[in-house]
Amino acid sequence: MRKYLPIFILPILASCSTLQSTKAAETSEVITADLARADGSWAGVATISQRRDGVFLSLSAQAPTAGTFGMHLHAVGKCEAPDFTSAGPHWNPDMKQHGHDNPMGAHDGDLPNVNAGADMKITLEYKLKDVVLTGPNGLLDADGGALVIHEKADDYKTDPSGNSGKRIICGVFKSGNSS
Ligand SMILES: [Cu+2]
Repeated sequence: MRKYLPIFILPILASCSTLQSTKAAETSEVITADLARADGSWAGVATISQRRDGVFLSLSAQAPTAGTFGMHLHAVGKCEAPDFTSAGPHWNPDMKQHGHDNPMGAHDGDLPNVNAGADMKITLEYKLKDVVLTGPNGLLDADGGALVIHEKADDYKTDPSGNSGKRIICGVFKSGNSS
């Protein structure tokens, strides 16, 4: 019996290596952004990953208070404290108005509001709809893009940024920031 063992082991080894290569192909690129607050302190990490089933944004951040906050992808990958205006307007390659509840909307960079509970943590994984990362209209063009969290909730309709107030957290997405 013993001499037949290799015949059973070989197919198992072969299927293991097939599984590994399938898994590697699922995540082709992950872009990481360190998030900063207006005072320059570190507020968490956001990643954008291109997978076979879409482009995903994941976020693990510490808000200044409990509450609901507007969040968008902005057009320029530059986060200069304290006001983060360097991140430019919302990422909007189709030249639309702001907000999914706006008949003239929405921006490609519009995102759902995020919530922080008593622990002030914001954690989410979100599938970005209609988001293209590369190419002339891609988020990761020459100047990159930014994730910005605002001090107030976005009303999803008021142009240009949903009355969401000041920019309080900002992180840069650039193609070079791969992990
Ligand atoms: Cu914004």
